[in-house]
Amino acid sequence: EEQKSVLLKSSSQFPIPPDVKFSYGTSGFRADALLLESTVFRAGILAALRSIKTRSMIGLMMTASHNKISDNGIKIADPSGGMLTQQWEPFADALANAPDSDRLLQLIVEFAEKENIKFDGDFRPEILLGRDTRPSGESLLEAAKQGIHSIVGSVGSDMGVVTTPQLHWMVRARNKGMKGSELEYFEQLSSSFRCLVDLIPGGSKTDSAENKLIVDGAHGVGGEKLDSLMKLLDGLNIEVRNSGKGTGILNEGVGADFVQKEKVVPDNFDSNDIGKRCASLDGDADRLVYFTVPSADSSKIDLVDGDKILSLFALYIKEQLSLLSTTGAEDNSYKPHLGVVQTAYANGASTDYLKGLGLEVALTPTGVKYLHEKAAEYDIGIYFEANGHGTILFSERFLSWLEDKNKELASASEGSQQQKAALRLLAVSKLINQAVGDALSVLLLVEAILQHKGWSIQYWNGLYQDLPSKQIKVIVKDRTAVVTTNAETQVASPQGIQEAINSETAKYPWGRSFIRPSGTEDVIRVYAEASTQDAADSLASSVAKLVD
Ligand code: NG1
Ligand code: ZN
Repeated sequence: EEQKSVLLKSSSQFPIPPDVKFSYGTSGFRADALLLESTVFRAGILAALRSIKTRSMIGLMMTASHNKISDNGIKIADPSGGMLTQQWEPFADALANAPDSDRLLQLIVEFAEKENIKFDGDFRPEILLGRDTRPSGESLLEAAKQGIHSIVGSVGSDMGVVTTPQLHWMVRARNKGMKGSELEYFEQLSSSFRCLVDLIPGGSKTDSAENKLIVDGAHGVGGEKLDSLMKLLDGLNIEVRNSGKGTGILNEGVGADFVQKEKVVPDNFDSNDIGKRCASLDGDADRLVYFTVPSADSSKIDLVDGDKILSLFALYIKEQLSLLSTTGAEDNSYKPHLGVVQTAYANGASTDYLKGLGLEVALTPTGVKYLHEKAAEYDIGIYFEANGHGTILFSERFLSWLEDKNKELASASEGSQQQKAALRLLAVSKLINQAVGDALSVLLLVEAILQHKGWSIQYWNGLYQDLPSKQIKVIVKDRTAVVTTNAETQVASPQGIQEAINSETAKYPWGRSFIRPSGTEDVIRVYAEASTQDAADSLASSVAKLVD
């Protein structure tokens, strides 16, 4: 009928490029921006179908995160603000690769039937669109809108240039009946930050100019958003560099990925910054790492990575939980379950540290969707990838228990240690993005905790010493030949490789090594750690030879 002809007509304007295979990987579709029009158009269709199916608002974010400026990508946000359900990924792949309009239409009809999606017009599908600062974002936005409109009755609302976590937050907020505007996002973050600072024992200390935080914005969207956020904050002294307003190029020699992988100072940082507290956002501001410049002798930095952010958060949350459970043994029927989630890339020293705190540590395969899913199993689940992507999830059950507890304490022992702990945990749950890892909210929580504890970045970094580590990429004919198990820590096939890795690793004190096929690049990644840098390098290169 009408719907079919609309779809055929509009899709014929977006032919797929020859000889490319698209795959909805760990981070949505990602490619050179020039190849992406048809993919983005089709993602618009998919988002509209997902909106009808879930009777909720859906998000479409155009970004290639830390990748180079000529790339772009598209991710779909589900009603909760999290990533698109994994069950729909095969359909996303099939849509993106359909050779022509007829095949595309056929796929949609079949899928709609299977998923019982009805185009009866009694629900108006709505899609929130966001994009990072990449110049290709504007034309891709048009393609996405065309895709959305090709499902009759669907509307797309353009949120403009936003960070990835902002868009996810907005989708989640709107589906919960909030306004979900950018201002509301800024207000929620700044008021919960203020609340944490007000609850610091002995009162909040206004940051002195010397103690300011210097943030590398990766020449992307994050720096500008951080500037807007700071207008609503006082008691926090931040200088933003590489804000995106200057001449630098997005992610080139700057940003969280560069800093974490290369371990050298980003552009516009130098020996004048020795000892200062510095941080780097990635291009779409969903990752954050801290660092310091230790000396003028080299451009090397001391990295404070996602594992250390996780450790700081875990320590703080654990302390608040124990304050909460101290006095009054009458209400110990419910014991909140705190868990932390890491991947095999987490530094071994961080895992030992967390276990030493008595925490339960779970390991998942690489990719935020796996970590997020696992963290959601706990009352409070903290997850981070070493590269600085992560957040803290609070279960609905825990939050409603905490609200009640707080009310009860407010009438029985207003202002007690116990009640303050309840208030802090409530503030953290509002500050930290519940949809997805968010560099801006993570940054505010790190700053609040450092102020609370009166810690310098050096003291924080000294919680434990990272084991020296090394990562290598090996280009192979077929990366899918390597199949892993046990959260990617072991090779299941080809036969014999795991034994060989074991015998190499056994030669090194504190040795640990694993290989896995990348989900975003056509390579096998090799990771090794050992007691010295030379040993880690040598272990990595001997394991790399096993796959070559
Ligand atoms: P792959 O290419 O699958 O290793 C990389 C990162 C992930 C995640 C994704 C998505 C490493 C070792 N891997 O995945 O952590 O961030 O990109 O962007 O950093
Ligand atoms: Zn990112």
